[in-house]
Amino acid sequence: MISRRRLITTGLTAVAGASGLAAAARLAAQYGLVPPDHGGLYGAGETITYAAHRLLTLHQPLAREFDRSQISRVAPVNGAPPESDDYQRLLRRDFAEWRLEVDGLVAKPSSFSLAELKRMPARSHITHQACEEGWSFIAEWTGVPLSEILTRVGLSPRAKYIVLYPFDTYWDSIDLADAWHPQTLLAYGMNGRDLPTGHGAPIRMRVTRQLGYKSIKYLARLSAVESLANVEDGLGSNSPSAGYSWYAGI
Ligand SMILES: Nc1nc2c(c(=O)[nH]1)N[C@H]1C(S)=C(S)[C@@H](COP(=O)(O)O)O[C@H]1N2
Ligand SMILES: [Mo]
Repeated sequence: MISRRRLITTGLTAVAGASGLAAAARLAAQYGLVPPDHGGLYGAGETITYAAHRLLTLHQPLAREFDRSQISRVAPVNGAPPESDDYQRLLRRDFAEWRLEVDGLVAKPSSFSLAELKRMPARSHITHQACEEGWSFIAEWTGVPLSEILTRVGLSPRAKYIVLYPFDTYWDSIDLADAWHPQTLLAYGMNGRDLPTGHGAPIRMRVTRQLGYKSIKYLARLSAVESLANVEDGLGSNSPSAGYSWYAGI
């Protein structure tokens, strides 16, 4: 495995240097490491970044975890909670009627209440969340590992991405390396309390190895797919159309 990985990464960078990004992108394609926003002016660069990160992190390294004493005193909130009637009604009733829908390429399409999620094995971590706009903070996040849900619903071997749909206009997707990663949480707690509304109640994603915008708040639905080509605009997320990469690894 190591020698294969070394071969591929050396190959990728050598090819990128010698004969241009397009050739390296073709090599990445042979390994299925092409991000959904691979087209356009910066597409080959997106592919090299994504493929190189994935090949260098085959062993799923963890993002750095901090001590309680390092938790930021102020955690900025990005944006306002969804204004939709659906969301506001659920919020007024403390999310008692909220359910997380899980569908797509799974053996058992399911939905889970907040209480059900809170009864599942929990994991907490104190990690850094960085916004692409330049601010960041450290917080403790508590929730159900996404892997627990994927196991319960029986993720199909055909699935390659998990699409994340919130109650607002964001949407995003993550590959299986992040979906199965032990720090990837469906988080319902922050700094020892229920997740505050502005930070994504009742449940947000925490994807520790990517920029903050991948940590989708106000989750409503997860869907397992084989390809992102036919999902929304085909770019895997609302970010590429706004000028940001689908893959935002740090
Ligand atoms: N549904 C949804 N998720 C979202 C956002 C959003 O506006 N809506 N903002 C994103 C961005 S750009 C960042 S940096 C983080 C901010 O998380 P915070 O508000 O908890 O600081 O959430 C991300 N997840
Ligand atoms: Mo952000």
